[in-house]
Amino acid sequence: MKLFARLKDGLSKTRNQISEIVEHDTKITEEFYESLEDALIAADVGADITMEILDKLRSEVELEGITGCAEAYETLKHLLSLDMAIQKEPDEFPPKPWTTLVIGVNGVGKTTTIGKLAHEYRQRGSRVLLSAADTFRAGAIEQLQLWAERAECEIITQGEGADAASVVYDSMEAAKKRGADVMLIDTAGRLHNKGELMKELGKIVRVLKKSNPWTPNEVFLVVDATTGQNAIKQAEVFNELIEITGFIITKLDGTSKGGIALSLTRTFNIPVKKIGVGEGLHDLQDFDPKSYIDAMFGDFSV
Ligand SMILES: Nc1nc2c(ncn2[C@@H]2O[C@H](COP(=O)(O)OP(=O)(O)OP(=O)(O)O)[C@@H](O)[C@H]2O)c(=O)[nH]1
Ligand SMILES: [Mg+2]
Repeated sequence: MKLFARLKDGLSKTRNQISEIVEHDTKITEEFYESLEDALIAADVGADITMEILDKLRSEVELEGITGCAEAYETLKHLLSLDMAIQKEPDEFPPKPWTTLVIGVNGVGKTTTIGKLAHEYRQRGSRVLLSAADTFRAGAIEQLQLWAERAECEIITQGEGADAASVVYDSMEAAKKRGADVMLIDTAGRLHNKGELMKELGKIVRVLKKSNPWTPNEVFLVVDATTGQNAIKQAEVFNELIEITGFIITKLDGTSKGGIALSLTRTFNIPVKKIGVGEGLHDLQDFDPKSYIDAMFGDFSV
């Protein structure tokens, strides 16, 4: 929870306003609903979804005969976390390596997240191989190499400017030969409206499937929490090209806006798998809807 401190701080104004009302457990008024609306919008939940959720809350309040703000607030939080609790487990026993493709626009934290994921798998004793398929940006390969050293795992590279799909092919061959349990593929950051680079992703997937039809087992779209509602557009375009299996939301340590998690899961019915809360090897957490909502909107029940 400590890592959520910034997220909490950022929302403190609206939280204070709400906690005041909730602590006094006053009767539910229009003003109370307005405060909730402010808080949700401030947290970047998005206007449409905010309205939907508040409508749902109003019905629930009526249905359950809830009269006090405190109970209504807990009900809201429950509704929010239910919305984010999407269970989509991938196939159970696919052949090795378990292959994860990491995609997203420039600078969102793809490479850093791969380093953190590699570390997590290593801690569990898996043999991990990184595939340096960002051959586009200068320095990208060296950056991933550094993460491979930190996480103590293997890496397959070609030179800058090499064909990304060919790096992925090499990596898959190496992973199979060496018996790697997990393969994590770093890709170049691409604007979702840049045709050529988007095509390259399609090619990477074709190469993977040829070599192992089960793959990619996971496709993670990395989203920067500070981006705001533009993340929805990004997800839309990437998801049209490759089926995203999970979101990873980064930079939650530097923003007061965590609501994008809610917007994304509701819009696409795809789960958030992990959250990034810092730049270090250990700054990746599993996404737990309830503690996430508590961190964002406060846990006044204790
Ligand atoms: N505060 C914070 N910074 C992060 C987090 N994740 C990544 N960063 C920082 O964001 C910057 C970009 O991270 P990269 O991992 O290089 O992002 P990328 O998506 O691989 O970037 P490109 O390959 O250039 O598209 C770096 O300075 C990271 O340290 C996070 O969870 N919190
Ligand atoms: Mg990168």
